[in-house]
Amino acid sequence: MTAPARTRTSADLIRAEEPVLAHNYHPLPVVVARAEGTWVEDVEGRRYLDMLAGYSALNFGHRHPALIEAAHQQLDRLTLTSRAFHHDRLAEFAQRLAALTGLDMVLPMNTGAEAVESGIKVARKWAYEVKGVPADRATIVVAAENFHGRTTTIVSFSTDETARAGFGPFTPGFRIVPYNDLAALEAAVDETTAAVLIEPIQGEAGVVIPDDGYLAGVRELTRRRGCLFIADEIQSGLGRTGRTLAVEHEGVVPDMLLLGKALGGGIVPVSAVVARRDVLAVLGPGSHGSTFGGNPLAAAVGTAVVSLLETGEFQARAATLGGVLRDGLTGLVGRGVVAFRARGLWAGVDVDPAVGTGREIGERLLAEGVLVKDTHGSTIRLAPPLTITEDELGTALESLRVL
Ligand code: IF1
Repeated sequence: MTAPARTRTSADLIRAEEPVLAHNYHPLPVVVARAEGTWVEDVEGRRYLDMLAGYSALNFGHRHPALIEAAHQQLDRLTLTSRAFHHDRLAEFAQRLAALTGLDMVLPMNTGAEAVESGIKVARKWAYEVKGVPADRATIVVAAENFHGRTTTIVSFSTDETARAGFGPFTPGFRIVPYNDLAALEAAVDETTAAVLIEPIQGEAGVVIPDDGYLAGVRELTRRRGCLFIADEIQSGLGRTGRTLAVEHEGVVPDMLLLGKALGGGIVPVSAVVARRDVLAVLGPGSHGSTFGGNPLAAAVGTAVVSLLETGEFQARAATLGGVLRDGLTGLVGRGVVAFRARGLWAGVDVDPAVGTGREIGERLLAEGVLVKDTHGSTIRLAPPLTITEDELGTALESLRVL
């Protein structure tokens, strides 16, 4: 008989997972039991600064009071209807989310990958029915080093062998070009191209920020060549870079936005395809769907998230504290940090491999009370909740100084 859950140690719980939980992750040896704001607490009561924030799903911190309240109120009223019927929270969620992004129409889904898959389906249907691409000939151009999720179609156009190996056969119809290369994009687009799908900043690649003008160039190219510009803002969006959307840094409005992660406030999975009306108009009854897409609980939490973003407070915090983050990292270059890329409260930090691997760095920072996740090699990603205080940010930066 194993010890009852409430008295189990972190070690007990890690051991208990081993035989029954698929090993598709290699988590750091910490077992989180509670959290609030920027801080998490493990089973033994040790506290850690969360500098990962659920890969940007916790932009508003753990259990933001306004979001938890919205969830509690909805839990006591209605949680699921399916979209076979209307419910009283969806219109407001769609209206306010569309208004927040500057686009017209919303397709509510659940996970980021579902939003990406839905965007691919809509773009293909638009290519056939609006652009006139011959049936089954539509192509979508993507960037090397992309990360858009884990479904078989999405990994079909991944350039990360670990994410692809063993999952074939792969979905055809995708062309891969180097990121941040407008000439390569120009050469890859032709009369079969439905869309160009890119991250405005590549997250998993190590927070790779394109040259100024790249996003504007993609916008001009796709408009001129008659294909859709799809921006995957699932990680870069919703305040992370100091603007509501990362594309705003270049004043660009894509034809379609893919949103997720923080849209669910770190409480429930909420994602969405937000696009021009003439694009999403290709979907008619029965052409697409989802059991939980747009459910009342998701819509209530999503609306509360949009309310937080409408104030501009979190975008301003990310912009201001992003300056503190950038200055702090600049001071570390040459002292264990080789280089970094940062925009808003989001940074990819290339640590000197002589200091350690990404994993070793994560373990050392864990011992310092700071949670980070490496991306590749010795690059770690910093993406704290946008609620982080300047003191907390200073604590996190200090922990990097002692690496
Ligand atoms: C994992 C990475 C980050 C995303 C972008 C779509 C999705 C993601 C730009 C799909 C999801 C997550 C997936 C999660 C870890 C995390 C991740 F390391 F995998 F690559 F953030 F960089 N577009 N990213 O970043 O959204 O279906 O997960 O809701 O798979 O380990 P999802």
